[in-house]
Amino acid sequence: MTTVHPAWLPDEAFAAVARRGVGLVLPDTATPPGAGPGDAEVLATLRDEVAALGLHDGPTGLRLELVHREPSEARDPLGSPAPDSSEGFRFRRERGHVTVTAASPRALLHGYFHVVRLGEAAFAGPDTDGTHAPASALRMLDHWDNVDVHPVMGQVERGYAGGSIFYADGRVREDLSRVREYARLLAAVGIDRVAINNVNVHAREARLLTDDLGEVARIADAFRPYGIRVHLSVSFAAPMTLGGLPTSDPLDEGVRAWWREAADRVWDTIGDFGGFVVKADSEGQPGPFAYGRDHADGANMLAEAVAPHGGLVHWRAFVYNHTQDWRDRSTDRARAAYDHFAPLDGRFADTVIVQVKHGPLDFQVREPVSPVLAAMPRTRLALELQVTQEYTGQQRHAVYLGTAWSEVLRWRPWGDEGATVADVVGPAGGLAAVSNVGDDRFWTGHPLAQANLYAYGRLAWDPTLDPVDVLDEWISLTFPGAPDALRAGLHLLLDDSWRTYELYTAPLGVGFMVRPGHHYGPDVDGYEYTPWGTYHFADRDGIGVDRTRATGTGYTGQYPPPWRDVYESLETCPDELLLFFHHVPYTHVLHSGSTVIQHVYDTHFEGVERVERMVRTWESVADLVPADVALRVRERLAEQLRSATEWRDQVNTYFFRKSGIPDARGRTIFS
Ligand code: BDP
Repeated sequence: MTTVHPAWLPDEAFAAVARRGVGLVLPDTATPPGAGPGDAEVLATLRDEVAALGLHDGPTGLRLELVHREPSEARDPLGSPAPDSSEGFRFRRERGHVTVTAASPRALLHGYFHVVRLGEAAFAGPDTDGTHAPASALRMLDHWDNVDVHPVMGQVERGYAGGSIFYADGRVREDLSRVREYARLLAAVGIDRVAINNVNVHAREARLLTDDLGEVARIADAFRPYGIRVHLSVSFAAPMTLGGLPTSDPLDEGVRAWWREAADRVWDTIGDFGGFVVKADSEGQPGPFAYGRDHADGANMLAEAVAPHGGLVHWRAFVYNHTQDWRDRSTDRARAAYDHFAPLDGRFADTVIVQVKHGPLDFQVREPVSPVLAAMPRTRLALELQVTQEYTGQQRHAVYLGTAWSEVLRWRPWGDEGATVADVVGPAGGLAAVSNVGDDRFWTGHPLAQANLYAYGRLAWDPTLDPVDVLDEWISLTFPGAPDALRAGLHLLLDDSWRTYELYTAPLGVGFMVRPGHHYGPDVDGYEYTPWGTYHFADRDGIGVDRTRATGTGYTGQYPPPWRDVYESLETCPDELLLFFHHVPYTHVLHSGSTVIQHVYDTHFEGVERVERMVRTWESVADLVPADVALRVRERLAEQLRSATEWRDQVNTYFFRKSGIPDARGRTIFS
């Protein structure tokens, strides 16, 4: 296996800690406090981490202290309330000496990496005392990896970083050392769960649940030392395809027994297994609808099987009809998740997490936040994000997504005074995201796409973090000792790169306009006359989807006030979502003062100019990074520029041909 890039954990990242020395202080009992599954392994990891930093003479600058926590103890041993003290830790500094105190090995590991991430600032920065705990206990990554190479989707569905780190040659890899390294990277940013196979469960992958359980156990062994639990995506039809039963009806006693036994077997083999992820009645995957049952029936059947083991069911709300007739204007795909799930609020068992994509469609660069997140107060919800850049440049374009996710997490579905999306999902629910990692030596194909993986972990832990500060942390760790010019260059390149991508692709929230199938590059009408439900309705007079209650699909009515009215009205609908909610003439005047058509031209020219600047910025700092990183980023930026230019020209020409309105500034638009 080729050497892999150390990402945000190069040896130098440990310099501040190594210089001062680390001591590990354990209570004098044979078993670690709160010993649960994996605790002994995590403790061993801490010992290894400390040992790797070398012996240090004299008092250590960092003391990692595990403290007792009796079940009956009323007072929190950390001294202050923490949402989840099994993961929270306390950081204290006195006269330059840092003590991290925690009540579980996992929490202590979080505290250790907290200090590593801070580096010098841990010993001399402004913070001297504080309790840290994650906003939610579920901070998961989903791998859409196939064991076999799929003839169309390849080994990693929507993967842009090579093959799978888990599987090779049709089975789990013999050598899982890279998975262990991955686990360490994830632990350093607080990820605690990983689903290891594609939500589209093909026949080969289905067997992970049965025949290949021993192999799954090996993957779990690689994650366990870092406190990370493994989950499996399972097929709703497994009782039939694997068990030979005549039905998968969730109310059938034989089917329920099959799932209970399957779950018993899994937990017998992997004591700390996390649970199941399910994509049902979606894009051809089987589900409860075939039996006239609803998604609460389906999810609760699995909940019953996992509950005795403390497991979870992540049940995805991505349910819609992908075979709709484009001539039928009454079906709106954006409505589907809410229509199917909101009426079921209160019916899901408490081990079910309903996993909701951040927008109502499908990980577009700009979508409104899914109204499902505001419609299920009696259900545990997880927000689903896409770290892998399916619709955002496929890791050939440098697009920092931390800013986009932060907007979603901070959005307030009930207006300024109400809760945020982050409040809604945590602490009962959490976050899940599709991973962007493969067997590429840079982990993520584009070296700068590592920043997205890093940011996902950090924002899942603390959704209130400023995404640009998070990027800055990533720069410090990944490029230790980065000179100011490099730091400034990377910020210039990445801080606003999400908006840059938005500028040169589908305008004003209209979405898609991508090549069908692989979803890379422009194809303005690619999905327009297909069964997928993603249309823009451009004609000679105008463009956009009327989703109002007054004249459209009524989707705006799925939001609580004030948004149901904000989005309904042309007067108040934000420009960036205009075409998501309204069908307007090309001459419609935006809040910005520009017309829709002129906005399209201006943003597409500007988008490409920005990418040209990104290329120049990189050239000015490339010799400050390792040569292989410099080269890979240079190659990808060249492709980004080619692709952005293609987007600009196709989108501008399309709008010019439809509208017949020339660019007010007379720039070149191909006719
Ligand atoms: C879409 C992807 C498809 C996934 C699906 C999903 O194109 O490959 O299977 O989402 O989330 O964005 O299930």
